[in-house]
Amino acid sequence: MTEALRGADIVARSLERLGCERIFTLSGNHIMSLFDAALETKIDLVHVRHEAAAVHMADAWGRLTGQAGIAMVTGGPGHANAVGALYTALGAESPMVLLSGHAATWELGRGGFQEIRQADMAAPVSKASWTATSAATLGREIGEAMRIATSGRPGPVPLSVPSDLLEERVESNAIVWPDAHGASSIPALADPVADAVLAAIAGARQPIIFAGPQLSNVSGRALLGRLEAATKVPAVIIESPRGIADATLGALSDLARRADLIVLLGKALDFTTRWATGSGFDPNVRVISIDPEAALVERAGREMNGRLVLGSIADVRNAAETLIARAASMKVREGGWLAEARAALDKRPAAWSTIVSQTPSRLHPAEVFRVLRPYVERDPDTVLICDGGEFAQWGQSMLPLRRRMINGVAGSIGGSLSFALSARLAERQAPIFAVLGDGTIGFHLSEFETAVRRKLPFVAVLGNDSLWNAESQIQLREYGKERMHGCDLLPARYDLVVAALGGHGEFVDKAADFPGAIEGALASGKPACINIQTESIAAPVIRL
Ligand SMILES: Cc1ncc(C[n+]2csc(CCOP(=O)(O)OP(=O)(O)O)c2C)c(N)n1
Ligand SMILES: [Mg+2]
Repeated sequence: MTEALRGADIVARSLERLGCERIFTLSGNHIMSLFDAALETKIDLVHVRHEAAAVHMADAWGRLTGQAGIAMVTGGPGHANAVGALYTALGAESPMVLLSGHAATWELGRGGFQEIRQADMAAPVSKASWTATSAATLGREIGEAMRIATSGRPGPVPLSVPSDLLEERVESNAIVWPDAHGASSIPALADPVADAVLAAIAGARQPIIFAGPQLSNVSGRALLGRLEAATKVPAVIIESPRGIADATLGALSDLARRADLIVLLGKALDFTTRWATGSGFDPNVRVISIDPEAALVERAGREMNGRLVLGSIADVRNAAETLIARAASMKVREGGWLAEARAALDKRPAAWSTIVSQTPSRLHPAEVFRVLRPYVERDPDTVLICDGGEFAQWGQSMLPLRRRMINGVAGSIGGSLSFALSARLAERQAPIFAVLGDGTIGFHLSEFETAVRRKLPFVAVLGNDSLWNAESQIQLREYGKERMHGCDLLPARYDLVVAALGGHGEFVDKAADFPGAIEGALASGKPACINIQTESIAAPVIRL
């Protein structure tokens, strides 16, 4: 006689076998069996205040650690709430799995409780999306979801599990457990292809490498730095919806205009790269596409209309390593273009070091980030998060980006408090700063309660201009000053809200008080919000 296990126990034990230490979750009828099953494992359930926050936390976990973050939500409305946040993870190429409860199989098509086509709903914002149909194979399916999430271009994989399968008992000899992380099926970059790429680079006057968001964590940035050093080709990550105009990248748009060869390293040729056409590019610029997805290599070929000189389906990190290795035995180009390019990327207007607010009791964003910068630099493990509109763009351009997360290509604001909380679980010591605007903080303000409950300190640096300024700037530009409306907010005391939730609040309306507020927030050991009264300033534009 073998031991029978519930489907829920198979799920929990499979996750544990696959290395999962914690699950970001919010309870609900369809998943209470999974809460129960987690008690028999070492898995920590971090329960939160909105399903989207659970997804954002799993997303941040995936980005920071490279392991698939796991979120778990109930069926129907829980799943629906979670879906929007998958879009952010998809854009950021973040490995994560969303486990959603689901109406029982015997209820389907009969108007079951919270029955809705969950897999269809999540499909456009995920790498793969399906509903389990058998309790015995739940473990294998979770393994498969994790493998898909972490391989090739990483991304979110939602798996819906009907509640009756979670309750069903399966004899242990019938259980199909997951393979310990099946290997990626994405090919390596072949040496002759790598040599052809390097030859094209050698023949170009002003080549640039555009890398995708999957390289934006510490190991990815280090790898890209080594690739830049080995090839003497400037290499940047395009991870913002502002694309090549992301203020992080200085005067990249002026540099891109001069490029005669663009190497897309796991970077989609899309709106962020302005499809490498139009007035911002040399009309003869040639493109190389190295990408894990055949469809994106093909798309680059169509878009470039004869100017795609090479396309290869390959794993991004492996391709970078291969290029570095092959470059070692080739004649390396002179460093003049790289030095010129780095100066453009590092360029920041001189005025930024002295600029001060013109409005009484409000700080200019540059004043905020001049003060914050040494605190971010002090510890190399510090995690910086930038989220939101104009204020955060100033942060992106003025703060170091070694260990940084932004809301990403999806252009979806609101994830930062959840990112910060998750980052604190991954990073126990170093400071964590979340830079965000007053509109943005409203999406998941209640996660401060989660952070207090779980004793997860971080510092939210809130630029409060009582405005959805990014959209307000669009109105000003497109429709004129007298037609600006519908974007104003109250000068709310978010610092007091955070204090009321058990965290630490600071209020700043003078630049001189800001260092003390940062010290106070860090010393409190609590989740903290520094509510800074800021001027409404448009995002920076950096030109050569
Ligand atoms: C989910 C989502 N909703 C709306 C938007 C549009 N949007 C982008 S920035 C922004 C304003 C952000 O305001 P705030 O956080 O106060 O920053 P500010 O621009 O004022 O510095 C809005 C509404 C978006 N990008 N994502
Ligand atoms: Mg604002």
